[in-house]
Amino acid sequence: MIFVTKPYLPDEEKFNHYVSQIFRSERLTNNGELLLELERRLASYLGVENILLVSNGTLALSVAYKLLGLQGEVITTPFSFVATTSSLVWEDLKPVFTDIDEETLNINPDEIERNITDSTTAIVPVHVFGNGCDINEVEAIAKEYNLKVVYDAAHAFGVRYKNQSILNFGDISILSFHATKLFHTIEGGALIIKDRDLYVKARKMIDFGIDGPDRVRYLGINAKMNEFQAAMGLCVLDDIEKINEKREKLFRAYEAAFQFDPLVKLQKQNLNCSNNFSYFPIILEDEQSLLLVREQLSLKGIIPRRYFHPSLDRLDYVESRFMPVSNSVSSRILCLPLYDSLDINDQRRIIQTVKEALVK
Ligand code: T4K
Repeated sequence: MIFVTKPYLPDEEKFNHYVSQIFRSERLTNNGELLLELERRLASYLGVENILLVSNGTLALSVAYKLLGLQGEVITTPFSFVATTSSLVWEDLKPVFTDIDEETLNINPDEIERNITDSTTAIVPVHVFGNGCDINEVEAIAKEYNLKVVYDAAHAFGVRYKNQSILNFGDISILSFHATKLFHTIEGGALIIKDRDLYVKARKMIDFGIDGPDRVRYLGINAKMNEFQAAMGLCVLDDIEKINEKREKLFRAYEAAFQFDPLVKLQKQNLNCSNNFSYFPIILEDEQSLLLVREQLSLKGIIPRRYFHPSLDRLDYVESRFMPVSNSVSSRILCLPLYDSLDINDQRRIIQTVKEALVK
């Protein structure tokens, strides 16, 4: 079977070496040596300052909202993984959707302002599939209305925006290091926090709010990354250039096959942004074409994924207006398999199957 993705597994001996180190040190979690080393190395690799590693990307979002003291309404995109919205509802915030741009698949900045009310406290855009959203516009609106900005950058590991890390924008950006991501720690995530004092506070908040042996200073939660997760991260980070190269080759081959195909549309890239080749979505003419392509692929043991379907305004636990663009894209978009070890011949088979299904 060929799935939409396959976790990168580093050299087993290297990972075991770290595991032995953990056994010898008897430090399994709570700011261990490996975690601190991974934090240092990621800060340098990504080009960011205040990076805090946590147990997953969803908790990174929750912690970000708490840290900024968000209340009331938050403007966000309906086209994302469910965690972007569910984390808001989990924190008793009201997601107010703003539809997406049909080409970039990111929140449409022209629609944001009309959704701002007296209760709005923040904007939570997503850099969907690693493609940076319109940061200039979002930040200008946030400044004018005095709103916080949390970028869900779960897909944007390593992405540069105007020659610096895309994670340096907004009050906070978050990453996901889930096994399915191009850089992973099995489960894991990170917050990149602009304000140094908030960063210092966040480090305590993810450890129950504890500040010293006899003091609980803040309302906190347990969102810490453990040493085994950090060990995986250190091993994957050693290989990141090799992973990126392979992904880029595969991405370019898909791109060459589909960019001039009249039956397929590709996500429009933000020209201010680098591409991290994290996903390869194709947008088809209608849902029927998508179902046909999916069926033909699955007959050959190829399992793509409907990222992201359904559009999040359809969630039962969210009160929302219908988002026409997001629903339309969501019904027609399919992510093709893309991971470093995808065999080039398998990729050719995928391309051929999609093309044959579309002309049927
Ligand atoms: N914000 C955004 C925009 C996100 O995309 C995500 C997560 C988050 C926030 C939250 O971050 P985390 O809390 O997850 O750190 C996956 C991931 O679980 C999720 O992390 C990710 N986004 C989302 C886009 O995709 P599923 O439901 O597609 O996962 P699953 O288990 O179906 O995996 C996909 C395929 O990968 C499988 O068909 C087979 C393969 N696979 C998967 C795993 C886990 C393997 O071969 N081995 C494995 O161990 O959600």
